[in-house]
Amino acid sequence: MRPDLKTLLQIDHPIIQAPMAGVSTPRLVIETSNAGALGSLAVGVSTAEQMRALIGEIRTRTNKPFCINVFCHRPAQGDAAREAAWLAYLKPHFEAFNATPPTTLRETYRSFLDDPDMLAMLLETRPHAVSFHFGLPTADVIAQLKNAGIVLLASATSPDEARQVEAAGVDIVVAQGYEAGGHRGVFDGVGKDPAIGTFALVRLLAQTVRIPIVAAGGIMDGQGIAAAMQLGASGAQMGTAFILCPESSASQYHRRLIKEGNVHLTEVTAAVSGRDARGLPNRLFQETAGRPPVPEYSIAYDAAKALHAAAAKAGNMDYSVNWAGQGFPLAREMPAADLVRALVQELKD
Ligand code: FMN
Repeated sequence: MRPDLKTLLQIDHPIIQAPMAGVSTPRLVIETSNAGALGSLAVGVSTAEQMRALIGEIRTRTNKPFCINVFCHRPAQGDAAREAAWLAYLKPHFEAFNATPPTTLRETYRSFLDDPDMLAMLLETRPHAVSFHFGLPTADVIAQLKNAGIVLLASATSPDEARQVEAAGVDIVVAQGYEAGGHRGVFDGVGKDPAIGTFALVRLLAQTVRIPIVAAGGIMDGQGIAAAMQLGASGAQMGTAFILCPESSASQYHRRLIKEGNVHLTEVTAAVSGRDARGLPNRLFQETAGRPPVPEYSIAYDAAKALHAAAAKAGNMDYSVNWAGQGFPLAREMPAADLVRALVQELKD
């Protein structure tokens, strides 16, 4: 018997609103957690001090558990020649908007592996749960978080990653299938990504680990949650399903593309951030001819964000980044609390 997910997370429903850097907000977390699911806030570009303030804001409006999500990628090393070649490749794209590319690029997302202030802030504020994406911190950091009474989750995209998650003492594994929107959190140093779909991954992990498995990727409704649970998951983590909630900070353009539904298909590219991620294709997804090697994560993102800013200033959204999972045409526009209620009802039916 695996430990019980709802007991571990102290939630009423086996549903996690996925952390989504740039899209999840304190309001989304508050409404989701108050409705009995687990709201999650991604650190993204925030500093430890900014996160302390956001956690404080959440706590003024809920006493329910919530989760804080940190990126655990290998801090970028930088490669000046590779970055220069990338900027030269993007130069005509900038010039089309009378803009010049930046002269250097920097890492946009600081890794939790290299952020002692973030660790100190988490140990002090003690959110009920913390989730790791793109790998794991050191055993010492995991021990400190566990000793502070924090429940730990980590993404895994293969049985090997899930084994590492369990061996590290993490409480819950999030099985991130290839259908998932955004980055699935593939660990560093993995060779070719086996791109395992959510259902196959849940079945594989059910054989591999004894900790609770949370299915993520392409799950948009209670029927999807029920199917994943039938296969051995203890619950589901859903991102794209929450993008249209009024409490998210998704842009109007992102919302419009999602609402246009079946007009679009999602694709996966590394050309935006330096790592594979799924979204509604922009020009960086599509223009592959003559493309040099993409700078490493998250240095490439710096260039993508600068290019989008230049284009958007000229009223052009062709470089906007709109992450979404394969199930996005099923997204519903409703407040997060109503969405949680609808998911719970569908799960019961
Ligand atoms: N996962 C993280 O662990 N941290 C993030 O910051 C993060 N950002 C995301 C941003 C967006 C817009 C989306 C759609 C997903 C993001 N993810 C992130 C992935 C989610 O954790 C989750 O795996 C995914 O949303 C599940 O697939 P679904 O979108 O089909 O529900």
